Amino acid sequence: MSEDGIPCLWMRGGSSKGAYFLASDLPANPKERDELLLRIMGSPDPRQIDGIGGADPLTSKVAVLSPSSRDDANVDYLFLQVFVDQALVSDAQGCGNILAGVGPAAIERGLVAATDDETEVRIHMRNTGEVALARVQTPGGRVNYKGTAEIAGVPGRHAAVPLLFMNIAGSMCGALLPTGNAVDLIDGIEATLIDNGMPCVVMRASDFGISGKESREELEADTALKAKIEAIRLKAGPMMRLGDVTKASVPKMTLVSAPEHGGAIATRSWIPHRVHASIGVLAAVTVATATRLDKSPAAELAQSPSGGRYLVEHPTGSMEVFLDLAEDGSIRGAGTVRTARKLFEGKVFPR
Ligand code: NQM
Repeated sequence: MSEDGIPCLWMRGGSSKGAYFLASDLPANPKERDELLLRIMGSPDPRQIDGIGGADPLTSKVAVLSPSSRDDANVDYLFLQVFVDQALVSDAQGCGNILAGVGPAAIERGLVAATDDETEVRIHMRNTGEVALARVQTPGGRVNYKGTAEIAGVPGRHAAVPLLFMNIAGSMCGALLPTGNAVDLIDGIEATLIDNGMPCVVMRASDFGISGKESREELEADTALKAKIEAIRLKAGPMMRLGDVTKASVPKMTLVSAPEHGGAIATRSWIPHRVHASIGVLAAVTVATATRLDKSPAAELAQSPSGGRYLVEHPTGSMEVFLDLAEDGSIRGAGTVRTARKLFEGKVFPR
């Protein structure tokens, strides 16, 4: 099948970019599929020169779409992280940024019928099993990408794609706090091991001797810091019921500090070996949730949000997330606004 090219949509979803495929255009066998995706993206190679990947984990992502296997969803979405410099493809995480392109892509590829003005797409996130709701602007039954919404890390203004998540606590770890504690001590560092949509380890930047306001480049140049964070990640994995995470892209490692721009908390995230240029959607929801845990590093540093709206500061601005709280303080759902854009549609030719 690959000599004739494989139908592919190349889209920006939120502040990430990736290849969107129909499952029916890829091998059904996961091992064959992943080998093909490595060849399509050009991995392993730090420049991904012989493929379409963008030489950065944020632009080496894949969405596989198929008709929904569930009555309560319109489309199934499997997210795959294609590692840049290792021959690895991981389904052990979801991605809320690439999710923003799933509604538009499902309509473009005929999996979901558009309704006039706005189409509500219920997306079964196969990596974790929950359903997310995306609202896609479809005036005249066609996806509209033009609009006035701005998101940090993406130049210009585009059509808003509101995303809503329900019951995402323990998405991969089985519980919001897989160790049962708001704070655990790993290598002498206080850490919150938490999963409200994305397994994250939340720690104080100051405990690593940094301010937490450094740029992505400064942080990536600090190899001693990187080694310390990776050592903690490898211990946190089994504690979070994720097993051996040596080859996994989770948990995400987030260093928090006091906000400086009117937000709830400031973050710097390792995802997990490169530093995120901003922050992942579900990671931002999870860190916002951590600010609610009494005596945790994030709670100590956070400013109280107003009305369930949390501005999560990151290296290139901030991401606003909403937490929908039940009367007992537990979190029912979460939401955010992203944008997405169709960049290219055609066939991809793997090496
Ligand atoms: O946390 C990057 C991204 C992500 C994931 C990563 C994401 C999320 O920004 O929901 O969006 O953490 O690997 O695309």
